[in-house]
Amino acid sequence: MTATIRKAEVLEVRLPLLKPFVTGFGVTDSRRTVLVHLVDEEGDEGWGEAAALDHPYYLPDTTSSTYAVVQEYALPLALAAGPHPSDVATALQRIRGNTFARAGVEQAFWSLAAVKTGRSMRELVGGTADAVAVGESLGITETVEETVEEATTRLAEGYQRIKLKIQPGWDVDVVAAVRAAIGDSVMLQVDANAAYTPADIEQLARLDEFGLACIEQPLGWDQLLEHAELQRRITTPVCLDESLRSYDDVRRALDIDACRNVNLKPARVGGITESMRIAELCSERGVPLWCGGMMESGIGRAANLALCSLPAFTHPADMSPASVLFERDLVAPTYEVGADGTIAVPKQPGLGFDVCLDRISEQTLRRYESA
Ligand code: OSB
Ligand code: MG
Repeated sequence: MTATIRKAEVLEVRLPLLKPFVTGFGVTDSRRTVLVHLVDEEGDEGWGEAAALDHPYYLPDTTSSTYAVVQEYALPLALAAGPHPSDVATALQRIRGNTFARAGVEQAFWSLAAVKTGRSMRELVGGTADAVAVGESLGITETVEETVEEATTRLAEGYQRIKLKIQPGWDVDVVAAVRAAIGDSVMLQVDANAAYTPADIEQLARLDEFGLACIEQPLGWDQLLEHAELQRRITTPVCLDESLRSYDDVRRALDIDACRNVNLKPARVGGITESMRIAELCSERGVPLWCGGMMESGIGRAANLALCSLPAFTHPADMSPASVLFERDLVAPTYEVGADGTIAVPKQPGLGFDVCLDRISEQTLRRYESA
């Protein structure tokens, strides 16, 4: 693969949501995301998504900071080192943090490499599954009844597990009601997005009686030791999301028993290369692993789908389909959840989906083209 990049662009795109997503860090009614687009001298294309959130309430990265780091550092470093994804990943290690920016650029080079070699992203990462199990992530609603209804609807549609967003004041009651409605055999878990403090350990321990698969990121994004203390005091496995931004973060968390379950998002750990190392670590240590989501467009989801086709992914992925999240996706046709609660892993060469250039240009807020 020797082709050189003829055009490299960065786009900020707005994705209106069908309904607001309410979590401990606020209400989101649209999603601004960053795309990386490469075209080589033969006209072959690569696409990547740097799916930070708009605001700095999940992690320090925002859409704007990510756009700037992609434009000023990640893309130039990658263009100088590429086009092999492994060379790009090595070059991007020089950047501290800014994992979303690195992941978006790296993905564009992965998907271009997939086009050039006539292989699927799944094949490139060494994945094996034809379809991956998925669950739905339910935001906070006005009433407990609304959440119960949404959970039962999703299960009837085939989803294999339910994840409830929780926060102080919206936890034990909603979990009890959903557990009663869906029965003991359905996989149920919660995600606090760092809304609790170590003073809330007793309240969090009250969730132990509901047989939850895990409690995701109950404490602060940088509170690794505090999560280890919490894990000593509750029986529900702690899962970390925000706290895990690299292979070393995951290794340290497992070494001190700060979590017993891992949410892996390629966007949050700096890309597919780092994700593959984390998957191997979790597999070696027998730790339940699943692929989280950043409400990416189909472009980012393509990387997630390829990754979670690896056998290390033992629990259902967070992957609400575009038809549930967005007015319209940036790929068509987009993926759907089948009646068996799985999403098919794309097998076609390249990204795995056809990108809708018309929709992207309609929704583009700003654009930069590398000289
Ligand atoms: O905490 O897992 C999270 C979406 C955006 C940002 C953070 C999180 C989420 C989700 C996943 O809950 C939803 C999805 O991508 O389908
Ligand atoms: Mg989470």
